[in-house]
Amino acid sequence: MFLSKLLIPILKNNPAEAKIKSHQLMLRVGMIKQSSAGIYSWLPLGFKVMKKIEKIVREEQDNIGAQELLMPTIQSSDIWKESGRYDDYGEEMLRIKDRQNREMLYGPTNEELITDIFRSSVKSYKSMPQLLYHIQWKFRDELRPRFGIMRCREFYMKDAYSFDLNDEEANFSYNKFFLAYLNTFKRLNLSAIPMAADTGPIGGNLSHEFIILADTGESKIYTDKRIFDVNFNDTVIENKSLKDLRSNYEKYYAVTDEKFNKKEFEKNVPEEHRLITKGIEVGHIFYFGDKYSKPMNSSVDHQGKKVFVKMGSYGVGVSRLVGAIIEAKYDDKNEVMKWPLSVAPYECAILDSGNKLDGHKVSKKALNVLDKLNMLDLIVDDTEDNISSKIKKFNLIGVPYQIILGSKTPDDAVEFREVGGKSEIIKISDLNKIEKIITSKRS
Ligand code: P5A
Repeated sequence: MFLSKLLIPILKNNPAEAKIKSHQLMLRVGMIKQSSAGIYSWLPLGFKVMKKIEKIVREEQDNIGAQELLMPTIQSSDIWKESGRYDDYGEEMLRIKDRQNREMLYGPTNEELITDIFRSSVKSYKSMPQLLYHIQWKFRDELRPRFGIMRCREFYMKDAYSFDLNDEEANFSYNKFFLAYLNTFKRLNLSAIPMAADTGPIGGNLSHEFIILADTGESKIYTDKRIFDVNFNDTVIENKSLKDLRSNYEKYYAVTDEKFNKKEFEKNVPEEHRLITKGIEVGHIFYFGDKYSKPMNSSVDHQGKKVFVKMGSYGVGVSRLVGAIIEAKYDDKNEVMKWPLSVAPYECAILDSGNKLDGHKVSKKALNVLDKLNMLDLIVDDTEDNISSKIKKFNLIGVPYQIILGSKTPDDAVEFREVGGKSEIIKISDLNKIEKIITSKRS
């Protein structure tokens, strides 16, 4: 956690090839490195943020009773031929042949593979419903990969799948994920709005995209502004309250481009509430009934009858969220980023300008502060930079709190500031105050 020892290759200026702020910042502070078109390595700083996002996504899946498993990235073409999607998926699918000349592919999504697991494992309706998820790399050979990790070819997705006996129960599962998504984005400090969306190559006729507003977003949206004021609190995982929750959102017109209908928009949204803008799709949920279970013959016995199971799938762009949070939180004008504490790469930075100990790069005071605050996730800037460039650097990296050990700070105290907020002088003997402030804001 000493900056000089970490692999954080910070650039002096914004890289010219990056068009949007998240891409610029991620390259600038050394979060990612492109390895080939649309394919990136995640360097320690970026990886740390993504892992923290993944943890929150996982916890909210676990909270609705979904079970985690792990499917491989490489799939056999056989199951895709069974579902009929092998040809439909087209050039976005990366197709590979193994040494036995078998047709394999790098999974762009997992509806087929999970259906295959389900059909060989579950025979009775008594084991229903099943909510299953994994967090795994996907590959889509996008025609125009762009904006860094926002639209890339290899990306990290949480994908979940539900299996139910009938439409009514499947709708309940859909609503559970709807709630899990609202909770996930709330914990990430994002205002992500569910909007009626097109289903594309996944299929079905019920679908919501979760969109956060951003000028640089690729999704055009048409919405009633009042949807941004919908609140949800302590929604229990129970059929009726989840139905109410969804209809609280659905009563407002909010759709993506493909679903837009001018007449309906003008009829349903009073002029003063209309908003046409752009957003970033951070999640997408689908209900498609027996689209996969029927051709793949995935059924259970129920009252002596064979019933094809009803399925839905639910995706969160875990790697895209890193960029989306930057788009939502970065203050371009002042070059200041502030990560929500729950996903910040470090909680607090110690910016040291004090007298260095013999043979050490860092002052005794900094080591003392570090030791006293060992409950926090800290980083110490022990480089040769002066204090104002250290502050600037950490404003950019986005660590939300800074402890400044400047030459003007009294010997027995530190300067503590929240990025974008005021600073205060705190006595070394009262350092637990800082610990309390930060730990109380963890979510
Ligand atoms: C749902 C889970 C699916 O694939 N099958 C399994 C369904 N949906 S989706 O909308 O196509 O993708 C889910 C989320 O993944 C992110 N995403 C991407 N992120 C970065 N680069 C890409 N090229 C990319 N494509 C999709 C989005 O956040 C999307 O909502």
